[in-house]
Amino acid sequence: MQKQVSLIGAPTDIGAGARGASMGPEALRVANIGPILESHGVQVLDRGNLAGPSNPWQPPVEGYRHLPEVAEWNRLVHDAVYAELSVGRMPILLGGDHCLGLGSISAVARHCRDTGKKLRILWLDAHADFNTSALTPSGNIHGMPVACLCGHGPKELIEIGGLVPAISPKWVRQIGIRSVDAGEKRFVHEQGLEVFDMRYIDEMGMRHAMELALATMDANTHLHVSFDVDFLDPDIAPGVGTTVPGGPTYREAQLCMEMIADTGLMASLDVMELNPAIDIRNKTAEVAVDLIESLFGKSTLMRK
Ligand code: 6HN
Ligand code: MN
Ligand code: MN
Ligand code: MN
Repeated sequence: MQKQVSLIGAPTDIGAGARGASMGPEALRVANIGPILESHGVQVLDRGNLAGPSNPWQPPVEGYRHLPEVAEWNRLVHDAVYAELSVGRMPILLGGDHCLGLGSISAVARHCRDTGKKLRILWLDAHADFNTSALTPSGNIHGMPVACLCGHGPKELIEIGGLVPAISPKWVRQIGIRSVDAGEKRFVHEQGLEVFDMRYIDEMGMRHAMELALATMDANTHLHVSFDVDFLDPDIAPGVGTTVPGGPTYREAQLCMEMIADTGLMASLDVMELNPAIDIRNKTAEVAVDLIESLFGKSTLMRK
């Protein structure tokens, strides 16, 4: 059956420490995400943009910046993603900053409970996004969505999908990690997240990392990919708010996406943290769309 994809724009930088990710959805459209997916035989519906609260640009309060606005945006994202999954479509969330992974994955987890699917989350990121209000150096909630999904966070964020916790840390595989705060690092270990950091990728290669990250899935698995564009090396993807040197090269990132495509199990996707205000002539949006193409099998015609 033809894949039916719905694009959902979430134009906000409410959880970030730099302004500009609010322009991400439009930059991805300008880079032709819709027509390019259609060229791979995917049926694409662009649902337009969600309309949430504007960014008041205030300092953190008790360890959280913009908590009420972040909660509202995530409720909107949850409802939109859940609605697409309920009618059998594949949601692609166009961010927006990564705090919205919370709403997106809460919806996916709820859908998996409804349908008896096993959930696996691939978190492609330079960061672990596993801070809490006590651990965060910034108060920016885009550094906290994985912890919130695992039940560690304020009530208004952890309850978005109905069941607390929304997910188990055992369902998460993080790839490309190279910037984790000191307290966050201890918490990642304590909670037992499976992390394939850049050191691992340097020593063992992207292929081996992905083989392990994609192991133990079966036909009943819903694979969710949360792609933070700062996963990529800043040489190829300068247009993000929190660049960290030493990320995957273009070819390593392609291989990562191609191996995900080969599983045939990806059923929802987030494309997050693209910041056109920092980008160079939409280069980062174009590389992101190119990699998304590979997630949809761009290069599989070379293989049997
Ligand atoms: N992201 N660990 C840092 C913080 O402020 O908590 C950076 C988080 C970045 C989050 O890129 O999605
Ligand atoms: Mn489904
Ligand atoms: Mn992130
Ligand atoms: Mn990141």
